[in-house]
Amino acid sequence: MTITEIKSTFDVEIDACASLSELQELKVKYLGKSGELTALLKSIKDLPPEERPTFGAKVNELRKQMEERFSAASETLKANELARRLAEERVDISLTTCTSRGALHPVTLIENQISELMIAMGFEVLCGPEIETDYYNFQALNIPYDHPARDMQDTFYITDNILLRTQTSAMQARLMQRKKPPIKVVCPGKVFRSDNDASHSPVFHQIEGLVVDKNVTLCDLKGTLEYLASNLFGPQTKVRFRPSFFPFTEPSVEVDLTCCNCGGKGCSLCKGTGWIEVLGAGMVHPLVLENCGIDSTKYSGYAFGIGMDRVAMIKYGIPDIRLLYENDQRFLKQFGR
Ligand code: 2U9
Repeated sequence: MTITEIKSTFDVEIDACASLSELQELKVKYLGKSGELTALLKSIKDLPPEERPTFGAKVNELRKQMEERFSAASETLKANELARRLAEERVDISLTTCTSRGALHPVTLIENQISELMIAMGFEVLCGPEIETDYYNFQALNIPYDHPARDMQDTFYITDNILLRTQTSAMQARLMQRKKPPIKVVCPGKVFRSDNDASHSPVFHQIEGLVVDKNVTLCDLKGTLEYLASNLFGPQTKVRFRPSFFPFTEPSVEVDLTCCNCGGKGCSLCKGTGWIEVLGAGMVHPLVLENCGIDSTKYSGYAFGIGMDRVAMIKYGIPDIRLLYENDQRFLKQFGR
């Protein structure tokens, strides 16, 4: 082939190259040891001596042009290849797989609200073990051996002496043994009782308050509960004490609030009475103080216990306690964040 022929076939073939490997083959074909250009150079010996320098210069010029074309084509093919892979292997990181946001459980919402109100009144928040000894759950709290609460029907026993706590007061008894008055604490947490219907669940949540100091009275208890109730259910809420009995408090009271649904007129929530029973309370029994090493002639205390599941049911209009434990997303996501 002549220089002109080589040039024109090369132009066509390099334009037709679609990949780097085809380009490499073409490079061998033209510039390789047995390539077209080498063959041309070898034929130089057949020319008359005066034509050789011009011919040699032309071949070298062609080689230079070809090398430039090869490197330009190689750059273009590499860029095309990169663009193709980027398009083909593209990962759409904007695609969100988690579209729903979590929400706090209604009992957690109540626990947070009550804890914050108690902290505002100077209470500490303290959590204790869910597995307790019979001593702290019952004996220290003046619950005698023959008390019905100790029955296997009511309490989940692990051994004769170890059980799932039935009230968070166990923790407060532990605290009183350790710390001398003044004591001002609330203990929130899970408690367990062998019970299961629309208003009782085998696991539920209490928050119990305890204040022990000199000259603590039932009036202090009422003031504390009035502040709590009006902030939880609205400023118009009234608090009423009814006499009751608990082994660990004397006197003991059941505490009613004016119904937050009808404002006291009477409705289905308060069964027409205008009042709803929300918690139990009383003055800490002197025997409980003494059991925990506190001199009951010098100190007095009040305590109260709130069922937080019941408060959540009243506040959010939840008709069945079991809804709180079924983890149905349609129910839970109504409570927002
Ligand atoms: C100590 C001494 C006494 C806590 C109290 C109640 C009354 C009470 C119930 C409310 C609803 C339990 O969840 S519930 O079923 N609680 O009625 N709790 S006085 O008394 C204490 C606490 C700690 C050392």
